[in-house]
Amino acid sequence: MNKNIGILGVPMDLGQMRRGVDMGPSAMRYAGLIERLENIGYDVEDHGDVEIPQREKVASTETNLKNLQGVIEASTLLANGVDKIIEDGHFPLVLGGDHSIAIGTLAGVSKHYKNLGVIWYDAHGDLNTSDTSPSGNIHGMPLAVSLGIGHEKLKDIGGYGPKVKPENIVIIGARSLDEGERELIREKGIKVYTMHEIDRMGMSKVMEEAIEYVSKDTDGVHLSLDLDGLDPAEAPGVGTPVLGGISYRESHLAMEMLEEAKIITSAEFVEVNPILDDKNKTATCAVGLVGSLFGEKLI
Ligand code: HAR
Ligand code: MN
Ligand code: MN
Ligand code: MN
Repeated sequence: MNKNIGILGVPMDLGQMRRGVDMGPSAMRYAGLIERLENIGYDVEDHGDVEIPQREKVASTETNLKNLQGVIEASTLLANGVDKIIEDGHFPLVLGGDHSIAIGTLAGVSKHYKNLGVIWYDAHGDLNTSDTSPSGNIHGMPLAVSLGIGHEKLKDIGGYGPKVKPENIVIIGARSLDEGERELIREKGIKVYTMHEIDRMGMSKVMEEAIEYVSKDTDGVHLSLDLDGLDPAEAPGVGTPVLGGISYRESHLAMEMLEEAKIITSAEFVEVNPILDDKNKTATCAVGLVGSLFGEKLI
């Protein structure tokens, strides 16, 4: 793993309607993220937070996509920030914020790869478009947007697209998919390990297969980890919790296997909402997972 990490906070809450997820980056820093990485031996540079437009200033009813203009502005800034971190030769570690930030993260990352792999660790598919979305919330759309499906201005962030190919994506932990998302998964042949496969095969086998799948013919792999992929009993501070999720231990195993495989070239941890949390449990969980992803050992 790259010994230099560049951290970028994204206090984004415009991709959904619950307040508080903008405090996610602070909560993860407060839970000791930087010290943890430094103790493992990394050189960490915290670039602070991307500026997010004020909700009141970007409200619009122009489309059914909520806060569209604000998400476009923030995604553009984020893409530039991530791009710079990679140009400096550092590993971009992005802290959310709601999952709409993946649009900007991937726009910054994918420029640097011909064939970027993506691991989408999430209870949801985030494969909605303005036509299929039940909510109009952009945090339910970033994976579709990155595939080049969705609103023109979102697809074009960074001035190019699509950012990823369907055969380079693997979704892990899915258990809440809308009808339009299921259709897209079938149509594009996207690889999905739902909770059923995790129960049936065990996380170890799932990760073995997922690592093989996503590293084949790719030149980098981005990890987009939505904390609602975990079970809400262990990660309660999320805006859209879904029962029956991945356990904390299974998630550690997944991170450890990714570290052993040495395939991850960028990562983001999203949807931490301290207002909905229980004593910063979810941010603490996220920071623990970051530790494992970066090679923290028990002994
Ligand atoms: N699928 C639903 C929608 O589009 C809920 C999406 C919730 N999304 C996240 N990100 N929390 O995974 O509105
Ligand atoms: Mn530096
Ligand atoms: Mn998500
Ligand atoms: Mn989710």
